[in-house]
Amino acid sequence: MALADILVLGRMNALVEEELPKHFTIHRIGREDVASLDPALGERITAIAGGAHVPVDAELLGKLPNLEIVANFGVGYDSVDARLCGEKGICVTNTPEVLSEEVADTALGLMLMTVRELGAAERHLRAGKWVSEGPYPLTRASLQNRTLGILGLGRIGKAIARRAEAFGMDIHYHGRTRQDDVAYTYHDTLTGLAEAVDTLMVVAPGGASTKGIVNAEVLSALGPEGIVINVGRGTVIDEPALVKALQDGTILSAGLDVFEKEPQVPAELIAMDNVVLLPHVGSASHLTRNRMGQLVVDNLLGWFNDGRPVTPVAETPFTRRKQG
Ligand code: NAP
Ligand code: 8YV
Repeated sequence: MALADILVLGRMNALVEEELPKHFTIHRIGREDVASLDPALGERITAIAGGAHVPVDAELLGKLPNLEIVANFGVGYDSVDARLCGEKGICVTNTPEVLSEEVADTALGLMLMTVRELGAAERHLRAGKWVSEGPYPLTRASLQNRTLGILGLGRIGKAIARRAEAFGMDIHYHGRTRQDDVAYTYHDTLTGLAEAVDTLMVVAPGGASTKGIVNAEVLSALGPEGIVINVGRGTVIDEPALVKALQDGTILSAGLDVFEKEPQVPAELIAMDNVVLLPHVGSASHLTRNRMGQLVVDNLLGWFNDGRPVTPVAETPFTRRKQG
């Protein structure tokens, strides 16, 4: 007997796709199906499993009167209206910790690629230019003597900081609160952080409180040697302001794993040689995606078998399944 009727939003990782049908009755919808969701099906649904493909917003929540839990595939849950879920007594879970080291590895790789122009250098070789034109030009920047500013010194931010320390980088950070247990230099404003460093690592979550906070003022404070790396969310950066800052030399370059309207990437960025662009691959190894998928499954099983999710988000700290 299935534990619950579960709505799967978009494509899920293979482990989740294999495990969920062993325990649940699966119903699948895409973004375009939300408006026409059958009300009889909506009544039966008590759980959602999903990533960022279909927003869990007021419209979808309004069609699922018996929903108990949203198990988000990803640590970032900005596509889920967690505040509204909290008001409605719906638990939201995410996938913290299991991906932090992988994303930090990607962030360091992206930073090195950007500072040392490794993608452009490889394109030079593949195009036969090493033979026809000679060596790739010396890079404008070096990681030596660079100072790293981390926007969002959380789980992933700290894993990045540990790695950057090993590279000899001086580390500063900004968040809403000073952290007494770290030795890095705190700045109570983002502009203050940008003024103090030349390399800005963005690893803060998306959502209303961070929308566009890396703006023209912050980019100007970073300065002409400035390099921006973003592995957090695309919405944290004012993308048009970033394009302009790269075009007019306000900053030197950027390395981006996330974008405002994925999978769309502004044509201006694609045309630039002083940026490194990755298609949101921060956690994208089989090992780490399977760990994330297992946590999605464990949260759902924990909820329906024992009344306890494994990793509820801060807005919905519920530990008991609703009764009745
Ligand atoms: P976390 O442990 O919750 O850390 C988030 C940090 O951001 C905290 O230090 C928090 O500090 C800071 N922050 C939150 N709101 C802020 C605001 N309004 N202004 C300034 N700082 C703010 O989360 P995590 O596990 O490190 O994950 C961070 C994010 O990385 C996720 O939310 C997700 O968007 C992104 N991510 C991307 C990938 C990828 O593939 N590229 C993979 C995984 C995660 P304060 O509370 O002190 O402000
Ligand atoms: C995933 C992420 O790419 O965990 C996050 O917040 O951004 C990534 O790990 C994404 O969640 C998969 O849909």
